[in-house]
Amino acid sequence: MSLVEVKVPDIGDFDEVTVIELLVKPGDTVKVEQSLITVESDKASMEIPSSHAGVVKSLRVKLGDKVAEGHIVLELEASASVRAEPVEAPAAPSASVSAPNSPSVPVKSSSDAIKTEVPAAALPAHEPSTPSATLPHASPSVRKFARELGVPLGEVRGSGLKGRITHEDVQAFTAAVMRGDAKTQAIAAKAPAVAATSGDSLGLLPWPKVDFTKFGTVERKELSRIKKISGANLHRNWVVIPHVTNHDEADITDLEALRVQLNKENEKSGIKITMLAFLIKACVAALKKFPEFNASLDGDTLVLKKYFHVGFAADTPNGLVVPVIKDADQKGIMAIAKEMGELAAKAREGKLSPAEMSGGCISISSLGGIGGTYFTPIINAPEVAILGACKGEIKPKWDGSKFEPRLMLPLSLSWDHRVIDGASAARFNAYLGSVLADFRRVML
Ligand code: CAO
Repeated sequence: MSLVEVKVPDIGDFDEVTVIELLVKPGDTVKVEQSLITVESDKASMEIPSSHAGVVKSLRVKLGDKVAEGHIVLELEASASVRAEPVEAPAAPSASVSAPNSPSVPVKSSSDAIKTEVPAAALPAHEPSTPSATLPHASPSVRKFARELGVPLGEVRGSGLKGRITHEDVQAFTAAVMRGDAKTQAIAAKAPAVAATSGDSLGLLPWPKVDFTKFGTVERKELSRIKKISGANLHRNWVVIPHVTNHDEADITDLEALRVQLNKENEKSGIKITMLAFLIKACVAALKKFPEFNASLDGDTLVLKKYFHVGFAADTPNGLVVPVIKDADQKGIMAIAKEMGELAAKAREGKLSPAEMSGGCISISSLGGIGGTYFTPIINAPEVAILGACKGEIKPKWDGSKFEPRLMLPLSLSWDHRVIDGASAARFNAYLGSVLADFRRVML
């Protein structure tokens, strides 16, 4: 028995790679060539094998460490002979990388007759630059483990770094299938963003790793809690929902005149009526006329709602939140404007309760106070549509005999194509436009 330091072998063209997976722990017995850690560069990931057989005494790396050739991976109490365990030669060794810090290890040749000596080498774990749309992100040992259990890796959600599938994910999947509970698997796997689908995984390339300091001065700032939460939700919604966005414009010339007038009359009330209050009310009218917009998908079932709660995106110093005006159908413009003001103030102070941000039927994202023409808002799941509004602008409109200056409001409606089709969306927008052009229609 002797204490051996297992080091990172020659890893080809890479100066430094990041440790993304620890495959053994102190006390584990390892064989020669058994994978110890997975490392990743910006181009590929690979497993570092053991040069000796023995018992792991201590790990000398942790997740996220940057390592290079010669870096000590772990200390091993080596068995009597490093030739203790003949192992299969890797099917596709990475460009014959040699390992000067590792002794040669015996391997079985394919014929199993002649024994040859080859150096221990870093095994390619996953070549992200391979143009494969279906390759799940997992190391060879995880793939082997999944193969042994008959687990389709494409169905497993990865909880590792960058969505990598780990041994634990495969185990969680197996346990969930044994329980007949696919949903539990999805939760157990704790995937960061994308909901479980029955199809293949996205097989995306890893996020580019760039040392920005090479190009200039930078500052690192952690995302706010709200940004982390909303980011994960937005990502899931954007990836899972087949979005389409219809753009239209509404003639709000008369409505704007009414809004200005109402604000003048109610100056002392302290309540400011903006176009958003009218948009909320107009949306309620459109939801009543087109009930499939006031719905959510539950598997293959559409849940049609008989209530009218409308969310509005509010920009806060910490990120985006969506407070909800409940029962907007039962409230007048003044009441809606007042509640909106209160909820927006609470949002900015970070004091909104979860109840005040839940139960929405449709959301409105208004950038009218800022500017822009059109954009493509992301649906706030489990809602099936979101209305974006931009800044109203005076445009020349042909009235049949001459051009008239009219105040036009740009509308962008994103909708879930699994529930809604293009013609319905165009009708929804056109109806919304007609209500905003003549607000008496809300009463119809
Ligand atoms: N066209 C022209 N002017 C508009 C307008 C429109 N469509 N909508 C609002 N305005 C005007 C208002 O009348 C107001 O004018 P005054 O200052 O002269 O009174 C000004 O723009 C500012 O309005 P506001 O933004 O304070 O009020 P609001 O009711 O329109 O919006 C709120 C409230 C909370 C939604 C808004 O402050 C906000 O946070 N908007 C950003 C939403 C967002 O980030 N969406 C993106 C989500 S996707 O990432």
